[in-house]
Amino acid sequence: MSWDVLIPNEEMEAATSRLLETAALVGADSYQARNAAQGTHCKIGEQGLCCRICSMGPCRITPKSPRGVCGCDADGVVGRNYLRFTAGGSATHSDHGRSIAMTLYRSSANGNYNIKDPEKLKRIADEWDIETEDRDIYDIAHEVALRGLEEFGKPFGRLRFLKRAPEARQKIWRDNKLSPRAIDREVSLSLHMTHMGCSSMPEALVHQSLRAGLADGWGGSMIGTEFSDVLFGTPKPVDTTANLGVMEKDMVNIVVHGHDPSLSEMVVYYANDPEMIALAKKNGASGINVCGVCCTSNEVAMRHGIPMAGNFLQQENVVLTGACEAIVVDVQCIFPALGPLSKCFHTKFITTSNVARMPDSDFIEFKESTAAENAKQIVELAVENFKNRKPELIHIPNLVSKATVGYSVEAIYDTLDTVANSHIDEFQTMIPLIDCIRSGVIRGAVAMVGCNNPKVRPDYAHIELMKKLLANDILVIVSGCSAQAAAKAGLMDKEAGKYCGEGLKRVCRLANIPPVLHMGSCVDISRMMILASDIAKDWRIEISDIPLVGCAPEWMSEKAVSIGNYVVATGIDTFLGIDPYTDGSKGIVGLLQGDIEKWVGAKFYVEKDIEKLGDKMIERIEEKRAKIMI
Ligand code: MSK
Repeated sequence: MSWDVLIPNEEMEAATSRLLETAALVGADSYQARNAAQGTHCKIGEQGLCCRICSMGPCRITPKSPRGVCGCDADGVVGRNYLRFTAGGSATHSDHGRSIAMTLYRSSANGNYNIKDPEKLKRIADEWDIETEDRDIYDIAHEVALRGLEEFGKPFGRLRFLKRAPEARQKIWRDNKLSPRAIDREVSLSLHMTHMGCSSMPEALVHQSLRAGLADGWGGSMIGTEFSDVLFGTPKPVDTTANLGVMEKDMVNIVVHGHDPSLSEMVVYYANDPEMIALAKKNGASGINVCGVCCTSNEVAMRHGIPMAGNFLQQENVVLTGACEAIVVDVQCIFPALGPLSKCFHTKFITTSNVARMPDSDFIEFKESTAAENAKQIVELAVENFKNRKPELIHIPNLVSKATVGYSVEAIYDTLDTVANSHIDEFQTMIPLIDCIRSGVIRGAVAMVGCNNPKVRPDYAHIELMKKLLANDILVIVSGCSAQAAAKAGLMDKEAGKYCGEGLKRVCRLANIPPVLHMGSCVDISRMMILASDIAKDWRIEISDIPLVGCAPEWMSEKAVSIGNYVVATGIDTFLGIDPYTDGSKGIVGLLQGDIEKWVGAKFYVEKDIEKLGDKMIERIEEKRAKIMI
């Protein structure tokens, strides 16, 4: 099959090679060079068999020394490491969610942050038994925000959003003692359990990993997503462009990178300020161009159509174009390398959060109370920097794809309405989508998520797997850096529908959608949990019976491990292209890739061969189809 309207990986790799020539010219470092300098990774670490939790070690578990100084064996060491990995991810997503909740708490009619989706706010208020009648919208917002903040530390009870899951799934969580309590409690309990002299039993460690993951997906991340929608608007389909070619040669280029939309929303606002545009023109630019990297890119693309410059392993490339006036970051997935790299160019590397302080950066602390002036200062700094460009270093690869992004669950319901009446009484349902799956027009769906990782040819696994799935009539929903991989390759272009199998091609044409649906950032994987729950409720089947699987072929972060845990614990099999440092323990592998299915109806699959990974997903989807079609 020819993919002629799509951008092949080779073309993107050639563009990167050309940028690395600039890096060599200015003496800049690159992740490719650093990765090579690391040499072969430590096998013991890779298998999860190194314990440095106390100072009697570090202990390495080998055939010659099967137990650490304290007597902990391979299962205990690997299991503790895995739980700590999960807790790190759960804490990170959840702290992001907390920060958005604080922003909502401080929102006001005349302040820096306003309510953009009052209807959604009222829906959440109703769900949480908060009075909405005859109340000022900001009073409601503050009460909802406070109730959300209490989810992090309440002494009793389970997370409120768990009730969004079908009753059968809630029962599975209750019966298996997996329903998370307060979010922070599950994270601290994970650290407590893995302290020296506490848990070393694999079942206990894996069980808590699932619960700490659920505290993220159905707690911190869901709060982050829902409250972001309330504050900044619930995404709707919007056209944008993707890849390095979105950077403009004659404009001030401001790249926003990280995760928290509170910063990027303000930067976007001030980049459109006539005063700032006039200043840009005074400095010789034709205007101001904001584009994004990583999940911040997803956030601003799906709400404003801001172009996506790239994903995780493209963050250095934007600086290497020589046309980046400022790379503005908040939290998570930011290379400290951006500091020294930006010094080789005129680029300002602007850090804004006390959570992510980095050397060689300009630090402008971003606070809700001073957000407007902070953002204006950042934009001004970038604009004034345009005149410092070194023209001989500028090279913007001529790579741009079209993409339609912003398929929130609400937008998917609205899209279904355009092709069939999806209402039963006054309620919208997923019935039209379920009918497509049931009839076999669409065989199933894959939720593709996660990062890039130099251990895998960047973007290759994402893109090749998506192509294979589409050709097999499997719908792909994406978030995080997987989304930008799809967008860069052209897979979110509505024209890409023609490369699907006959059934999916027809659905894309009728519904006027791209075959790969963009659902947002990392925290927005919580949207996928809602989508799966709504499908299960309307289909009247259990989530684990839906022909739906998750996949993270190039993942790298702790957050991805936490995500994997909550996706599996929600009943969705998850396929990984990289092992989460568990290979060293038969007990942990046996649980994660086997026995947890008895607890939650789903498990992990780890397969480094991308072709086989795709085959296994298709096989699993067909197995599920066969089961429910009986
Ligand atoms: S940004 S966690 S590299 S998806 Fe959310 Fe991308 Fe992975 Fe970060």
